[in-house]
Formats: sequence, C-alpha cells, structure tokens
Amino acid sequence: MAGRFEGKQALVLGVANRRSIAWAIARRLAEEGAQLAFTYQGERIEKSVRELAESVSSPLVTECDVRSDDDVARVFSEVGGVFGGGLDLLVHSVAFAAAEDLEGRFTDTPRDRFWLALDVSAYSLVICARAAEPLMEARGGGGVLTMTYLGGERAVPHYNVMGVAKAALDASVRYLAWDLGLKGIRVNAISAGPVRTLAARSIAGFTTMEEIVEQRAPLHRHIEADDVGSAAAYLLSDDARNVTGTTLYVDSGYHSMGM
Ligand code: NAD
Ligand code: 0WE
Repeated sequence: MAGRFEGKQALVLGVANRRSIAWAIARRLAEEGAQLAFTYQGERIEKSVRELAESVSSPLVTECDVRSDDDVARVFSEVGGVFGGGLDLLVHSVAFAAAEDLEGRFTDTPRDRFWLALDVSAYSLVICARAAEPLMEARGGGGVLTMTYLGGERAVPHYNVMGVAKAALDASVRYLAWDLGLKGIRVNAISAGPVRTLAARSIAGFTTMEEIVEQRAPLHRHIEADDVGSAAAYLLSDDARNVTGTTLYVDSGYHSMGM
C-alpha cells in the first residue's frame, strides 16, 4: 500500500497479543511505512509483544505501567533516544478495571477500584500526551489517538466503572485537543463496537453483545480489529489534518440507533 506514514515515527501502548486493537492499528501504520516503538505491561506478555514488534522491525520495545510516572518518563526519554528527539504519532489503547467491577452493580464500586479504573484508563492519556508534547513539537506537530466505547456515553449493563472512566477519557480528548492544537498536535478517539480481544473475551455475555449488534446495528454485522486499524490510519494521517477533539464510531452504526 502507498506509504501515508513513510518517515513517520509512532509509539504504540496497549499491545498484549495479536488480537489487540493496538496491534491491528500498529500493523496498518507499519504497512504504510511508519516506524514503530511499543510498550507492554508486565512480564507475562513481554514475549508476545517482542515477537510482534520484531515482525515490523521495531527499534524499541519497553515496559510501561501507565500508573507509574517514572515508567512514563523513562519510556518517552527512550523514545526520544531512538527517534532522534521527535515523535509523530501516539496510539493509546489501554484500559483496566478490576474484573469484579465489570459484573454486578456499579453502585457497589469501592473508592480504590474506582480510582484504579480512572487512573489506568483515563489519566494515562493525559500523562502520555504531556510527555509526547515536546517530542511532537520538535516535529512541528503530531497525532494522538485513543480507544473509547459507547459505554462512556450511555449505560451499558456491566460496563459500570469502565463507562465512567471512558466518559473521563472522552472529555480528556477534547481538553487535550484544545491545549495541544496550538502546537499542531491533533487528539482524537475511536469508539469501537465489541471486538473479541483478550480484554473482551473474559467478559460474560460477550457473544450476546455481538448478537445484539448483528440484530440492531444498521449494518447488521459486528466489527473486526482491522476495521479499527483502517479508521485509525485515517485519523493519524494527513488526510485528517483538520480533524481534532472528536470521536469516530466504528460500530456498524450501532450508536445511531434509539432501539
Ligand atoms: P487488550 O487486552 O488487547 O488491550 C488492553 C491493553 O491494556 C493490554 O495491552 C494491557 O496490557 C493494557 N494495560 C492494562 N493495564 C495497563 C497498565 N496499568 N499499564 C499499561 N498498560 C495496561 O484489549 P483491547 O480490546 O484491544 O483494548 C484496547 C482498548 O480498546 C481499550 O482502551 C479498550 O477499552 C478499548 N475498546 C475495546 C473494545 C472491545 O470490544 N475489545 C471496544 C471499544 C474500545
Ligand atoms: O473497554 C472494554 C473492556 C476493557 C476491560 C476489560 C477487562 C477484562 C479483564 C477493562 N478491564 C478489564 N479487566 C479485566 O480483569 N470494552 C469496550 C470491551 C467490553 O467490556 C465490557 C463490555 C464491552 C463491550 C464489559 C461489560 C459489558 C460490555
């Protein structure tokens, strides 16, 4: 494919395995010429991320727990090192809530696990955007992309505290877009329909959610991670040079329905 990302340098957070949405995005960026650095969280997934990164000749694979200010600072300093002090693109595809909070009642969410979900799933975008800012400014601008879900705007049964975290993430996209627009940095989100990833597979009733999409969405089919890859490539490319602070829905039109 023609290289929309020839000469572009990207950092991707959130690959766990080959099913990850972050991997579908990374593969697409690589196919179109981007050079990619990756972070992973925890030794358990290090091997699979290193293998995937190697397949796209990545110059950097490094650990990052987004709850740690020190990890984030180190990662962006390493990125500056391998990318000659610059960065064009940042893909943020990270979320976490305790498994017990994705079932039962939202009402019962304890304080510590409420903040855990908000920390990993929303604040992490803010700290990463701040760390990316000087590197992107050095390149005369850049693009930031995060992954959200309809459960941040409507009550989706069992999404619970993750919905509250996505609402904070969505608002963060708009405020970051305002601040960073001055530097030529665009900040957007993709709202994906249910995709069968590691994070999604463990969720009870996932098959039912796919079936509901197939029944009720205008296109009557569920989406694939590669559909998100295509939309991500658009938002991160120069084709979207005047698009910022927005959410692009990749959900077969499900969000547009009232019944
Ligand atoms: P995934 O499990 O492949 O990715 C989630 C990633 O978050 C993993 O790589 C995991 O290591 C990382 N992560 C969790 N806690 C972290 C921490 N403390 N520090 C750093 N990384 C951490 O699942 P996915 O479905 O590809 O999820 C990616 C994004 O897409 C998430 O933001 C998710 O909310 C969003 N999303 C998913 C779906 C879906 O149905 N799968 C739909 C819409 C949005
Ligand atoms: O954002 C998500 C899932 C994110 C997620 C998944 C897990 C599972 C394993 C965050 N934290 C965890 N913690 C774990 O321990 N999605 C959009 C997928 C998803 O999750 C749901 C959904 C949908 C859709 C949970 C309940 C209802 C619908």
